[in-house]
Amino acid sequence: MAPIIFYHNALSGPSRFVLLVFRSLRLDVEIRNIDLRSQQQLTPEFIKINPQHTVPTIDDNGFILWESNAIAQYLVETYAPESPLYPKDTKARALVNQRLQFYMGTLLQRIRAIIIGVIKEGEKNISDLKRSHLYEALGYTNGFLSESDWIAGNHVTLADLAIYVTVSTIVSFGADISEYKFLGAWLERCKTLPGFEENSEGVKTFTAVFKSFYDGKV
Ligand SMILES: N[C@@H](CCC(=O)N[C@@H](CS)C(=O)NCC(=O)O)C(=O)O
Repeated sequence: MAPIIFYHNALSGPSRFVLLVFRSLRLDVEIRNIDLRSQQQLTPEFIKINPQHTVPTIDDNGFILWESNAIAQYLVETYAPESPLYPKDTKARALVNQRLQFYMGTLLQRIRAIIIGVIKEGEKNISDLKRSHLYEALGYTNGFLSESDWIAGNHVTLADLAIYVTVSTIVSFGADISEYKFLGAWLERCKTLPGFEENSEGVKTFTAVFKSFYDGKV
């Protein structure tokens, strides 16, 4: 079988989440970079693969899939069904699913509102509302971690990988998490995650882009 083709961009959080899944599972993968700045995702070749033109997208020997949560779940269920990254116990899995939904529907959207405002809409300031929404989501994350060492229990799951790529970006942008003790301690623990360095590289590049538009308080 040919390796899975992974259409990736290191600046994208959802794409880095999938990269961490590949690294955690040690899967054979062929990474194809999609340069979003030159709008490579809008070329007819890529639109044919993913009409929604988003990274991450995978092509597993003809099976095409996009949406980071769907890809992450597919990779574990197909290639490592016994992996604790996505536990089989229904209650443990439900908790992981809940927190993956939180990543997608809340945490990611709240930092995204700020990124879009600054980069795409030319906002010179982050509104109090957007900032308070972001810190509220960080507070919820801190709350999860007050109950256990990892986001959905006592071992690493997909929820840690998804939330880690997002929180590491938010912190790199300059968010002050000094009040969130559990979050800070978890970020330290996340340094052991396979792919940690690759995530850090992407975060660093994305932060430089963000700060070229806005260098104030987050
Ligand atoms: N919900 C999607 C979000 C994917 C997404 O919005 N990706 C952005 C980069 S972060 C993208 O590819 N944007 C290019 C475009 O929409 O044209 C996921 O989790 O995969």
